[in-house]
Amino acid sequence: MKYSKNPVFPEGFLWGASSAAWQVEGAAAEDGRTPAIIDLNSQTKKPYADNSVASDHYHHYKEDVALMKECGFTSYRFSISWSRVIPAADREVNPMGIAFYNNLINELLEAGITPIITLYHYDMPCWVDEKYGGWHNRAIIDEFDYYCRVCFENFGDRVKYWLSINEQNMQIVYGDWLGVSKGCTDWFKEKWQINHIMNLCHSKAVIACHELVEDGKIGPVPGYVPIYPYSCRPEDQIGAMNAEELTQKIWDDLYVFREYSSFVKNYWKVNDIDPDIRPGDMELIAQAKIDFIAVNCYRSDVGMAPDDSYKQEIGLNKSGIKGEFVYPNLPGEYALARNPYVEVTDWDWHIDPVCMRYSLRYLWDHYHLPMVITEAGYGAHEELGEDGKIHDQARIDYLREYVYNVGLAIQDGVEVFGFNPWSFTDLLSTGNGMAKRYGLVFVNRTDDDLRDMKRIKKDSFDWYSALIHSNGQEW
Ligand code: BGP
Repeated sequence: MKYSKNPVFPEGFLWGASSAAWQVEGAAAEDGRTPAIIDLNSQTKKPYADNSVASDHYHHYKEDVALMKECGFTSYRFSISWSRVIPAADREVNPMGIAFYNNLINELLEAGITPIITLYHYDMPCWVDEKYGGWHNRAIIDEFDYYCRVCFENFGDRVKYWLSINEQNMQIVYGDWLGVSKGCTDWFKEKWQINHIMNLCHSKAVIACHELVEDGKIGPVPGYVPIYPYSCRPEDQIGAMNAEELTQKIWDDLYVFREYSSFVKNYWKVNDIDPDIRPGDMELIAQAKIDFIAVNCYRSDVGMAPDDSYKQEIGLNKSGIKGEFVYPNLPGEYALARNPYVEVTDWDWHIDPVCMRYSLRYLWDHYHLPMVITEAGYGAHEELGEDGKIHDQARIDYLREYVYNVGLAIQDGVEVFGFNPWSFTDLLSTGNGMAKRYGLVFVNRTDDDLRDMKRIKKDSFDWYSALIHSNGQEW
């Protein structure tokens, strides 16, 4: 469908950006916060920066919110650090942790910015891991429920948009990368038990939100990477469908339909997997009716029939030098390939604005639920120029095209209520520290030099500000 006019964004559309506690806050050992598994994980990625200081948002939050206001933000998506709120196994709530998030929320509301809060963004407290073995143990379900209830009770009077677990699908698909596979002896099978426990945690959060937050709305945050078939060869279509199922559809179907799909049940049977579903579990999941889907969508992938003669696991590009990404070939399932029709970032992520429209159309067609974009963004190597500025035209081009495609999806009839790209300030990349920057605002530090942590607006800040002030009309 081609439209003759620029897409029109609905009145009250939420324009903002996204972050996650462990990537932006810093103050990792301050005011009672205790370590999280991802802290240790980020330290193993040396020489890249660990997260003890990150972007020091903990101490700069007022300045950061003032900049968001200047940009014109009407929303900000961030996460709460579980171990800042509940630092130890005794379940004592940390008043300093509560105070920090109260201050941040109040500062945002005074600036006219709607908070959107993620309850869990990869940062499992070490005490949960030590006491229970993390996601392996069903005891975590009660701990997570307790933590979510503390958040809803303390912040739910002012915060109405909640997100349960960030990219549960990616945590399972990339178990080693995000620390979830720690302690597993047979990841291929155990991941489905862990995934089931995560589904129960997600469900507890949804149920508690509806119970405790007046007018509260809650949704999951799938990491959505749509899969295009490599060719019109019928086998490639099936390969693409398998990739879609095994990297995202299994999760989305569960959230929306609140039961496991016949595809995944069959997959378990064929592979002799017992996800350890116990009496009462499916009844709990059935009660967890979500209100919307929060979509993280940076890129697309290309799926095809695998070559059954060999196995190749996915190899993420960790260096930021183009060409290092290793495409997987999983016999009996699928293979992924480079898309020759689009460019890639230095980390080999396909730059594909149309995938945003495709994803929104696909998810709307399958699930008929409103959506909010909670991540999309352009990761790049960046350093201050001689003029003391950052001219990030490539990021502007990326965001312009992605937003445009959100607009086209809205014109196609999809219900989308906000756009919150990754990220507002520079912050730690999950795998690449400060070497991979996403921000509209530069933070003056590198991986090994903390410099002065000064905030410097990039060109994309001004571009985004004009876009917001025109409600998506000034490109
Ligand atoms: C998403 C995560 C974020 C963020 C982003 C960019 O999947 O939710 O936490 O890190 O990816 O990824 P990276 O930092 O590896 O470039």
